Amino acid sequence: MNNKKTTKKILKKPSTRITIASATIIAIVASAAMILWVLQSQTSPSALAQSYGSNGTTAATTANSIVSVNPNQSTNKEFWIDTVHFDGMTNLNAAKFCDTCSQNTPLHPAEKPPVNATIPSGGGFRITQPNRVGAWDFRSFTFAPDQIVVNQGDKVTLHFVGIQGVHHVITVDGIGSFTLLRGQIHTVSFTANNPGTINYYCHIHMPNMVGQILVLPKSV
Ligand SMILES: [Cu+2]
Repeated sequence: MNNKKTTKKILKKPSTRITIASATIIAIVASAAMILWVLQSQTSPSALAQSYGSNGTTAATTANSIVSVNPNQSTNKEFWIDTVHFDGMTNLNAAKFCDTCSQNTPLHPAEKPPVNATIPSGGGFRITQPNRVGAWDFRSFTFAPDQIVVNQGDKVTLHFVGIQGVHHVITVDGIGSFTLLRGQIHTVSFTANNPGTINYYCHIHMPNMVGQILVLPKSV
């Protein structure tokens, strides 16, 4: 009984009624904002597809439609190419807690390095034998991206970024060679005059640290 009286008294106060009304409005606005956000999230893929349509135009398309390329339209193309390596880190011991090695996967199964495994020579692959706690690693060097498509006549700018690996010695066929240290960015620019492919590769991480620029021909 006492509680009911107290509640009635509180509700009779104008300031309390205003506070409750304000809280209700805020809750409604918050709900509407949440619904709008959900709707926007669901439609964003097609919105993105429209923003990045063919040749920079806002072609009306959806995420599932095919965007045609016009080889007759030359533009400036700019790419950032990171030097990276993928690592398959594992351990001789299953569920091994390791606070001194770089990998720590509690539920990982026990794994040994393959016996008589053949790894291509050239430095692009590296297997690190188990250390004192059983951790071992298989590494593969690559470029990201390793495939680029441009149109004949495009002015192409490539920024090579030294992210992983101490250093690299890179050649872009027909353009030049350079050394790239971790933390450096080396830029090359050229006009893709001829249709076909232009390879780029790292001399010290072959055969897998390779990339290819596909130059689409102008139509006649
Ligand atoms: Cu390299």
